[in-house]
Amino acid sequence: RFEGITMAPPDPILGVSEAFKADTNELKLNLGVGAYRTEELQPYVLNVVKKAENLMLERGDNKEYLPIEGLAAFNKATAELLFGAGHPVIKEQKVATIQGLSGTGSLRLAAALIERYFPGAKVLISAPTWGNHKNIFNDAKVPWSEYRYYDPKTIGLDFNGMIQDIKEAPEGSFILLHGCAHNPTGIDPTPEQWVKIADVIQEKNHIPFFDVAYQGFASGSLDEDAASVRLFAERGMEFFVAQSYSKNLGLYAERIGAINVVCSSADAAIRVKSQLKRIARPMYSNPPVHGARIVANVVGDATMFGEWKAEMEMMAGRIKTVRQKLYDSLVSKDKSGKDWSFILKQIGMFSFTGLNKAQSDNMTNKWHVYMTKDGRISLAGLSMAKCEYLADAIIDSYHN
Ligand code: PLP
Ligand code: TYF
Repeated sequence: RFEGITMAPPDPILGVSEAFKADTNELKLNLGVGAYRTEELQPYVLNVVKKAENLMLERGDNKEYLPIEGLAAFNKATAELLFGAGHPVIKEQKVATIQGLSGTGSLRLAAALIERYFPGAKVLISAPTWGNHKNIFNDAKVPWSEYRYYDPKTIGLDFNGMIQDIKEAPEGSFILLHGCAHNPTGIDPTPEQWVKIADVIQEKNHIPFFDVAYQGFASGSLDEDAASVRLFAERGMEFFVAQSYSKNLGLYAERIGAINVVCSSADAAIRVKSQLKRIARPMYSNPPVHGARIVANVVGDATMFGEWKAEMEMMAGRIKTVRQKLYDSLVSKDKSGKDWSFILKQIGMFSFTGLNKAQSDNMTNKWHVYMTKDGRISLAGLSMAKCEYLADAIIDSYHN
């Protein structure tokens, strides 16, 4: 009976927002969840999204069910955004794409496909990674283990450890990779390192599994942020790519994303797509239409596509500006001689500060700065006006 059900633990990231809401101190700052805020620290709806929504209203679009695989115009747009329109894998129809419930739901579909068609195969995930990855594979009953990624000594990439662990994984493992702007560390491989990663994955017959939650949001350029994925596509490899429009179009609550499976033939892609649909059907039957229409409209119209890119550059630019200001504030205030340059080397929404759990607790308890206990801060939730205050909090916490 229900009486026997025990309390589930809160989500370590979304739980931070709950704690933030309960704090009444005026100085409080929410750097927990990765959600973009304006300089006034308010949520931001992109102008191009409002424009697309107005257009949809004017047209009187209906609310009929979508097919199981989602909106055709969206699926076409999302694959083209990822690989580049006219890419051979698209022209040769080797990509099976279906609309998913944002990044999370798309990852979950791929996990279910792995569980069905690759029994016993292991997924390797980076240490650390986005916390939900473990939940997703656990719930899908897919075994996983970690590969080395973050090196606390340098607050950088443990590249040799990563390569060695990928090499030593059982042949035919799935290797989960963050396409760009690694969450939570903000540390990405260099283009040269990506080539070596592709080499070992190919040597060991592993199957890459990209999670692309920040395309365009890291560098400000959609193409640049897809370079890692395209490198693997160029090599004719088979792989997964989960996509999300939560961050780059600010569609967090619309739950819009996709799972793409790059196959070695058009025929295999048709079969894979049929199986993805079979997995989706008993889970949620068919996906929501609103976000899919927004993406299809924005990407499908040259003017709106241009406006989106400009707003994305603006958002990515604001994060880069506060990153620089935080660094400058730390350097000018900290008298210990500590090297803070790692902050500038990181990319995307997050910075991994190197603060441990006790120090992160000090950030929250003494300074009212809300962040995850792994030392991650979301720079998307930081304003220019708060950089100096944050620098004081970090220096105090580091040295206490
Ligand atoms: N993957 C990574 C690495 C993320 O950081 C996130 C969060 O934004 C997601 C996937 C999925 O988010 P959503 O389900 O909102 O698309
Ligand atoms: O890492 C983050 O902050 C984002 C947002 O269950 C997020 O990816 C966090 C937790 C979660 C879903 C999204």
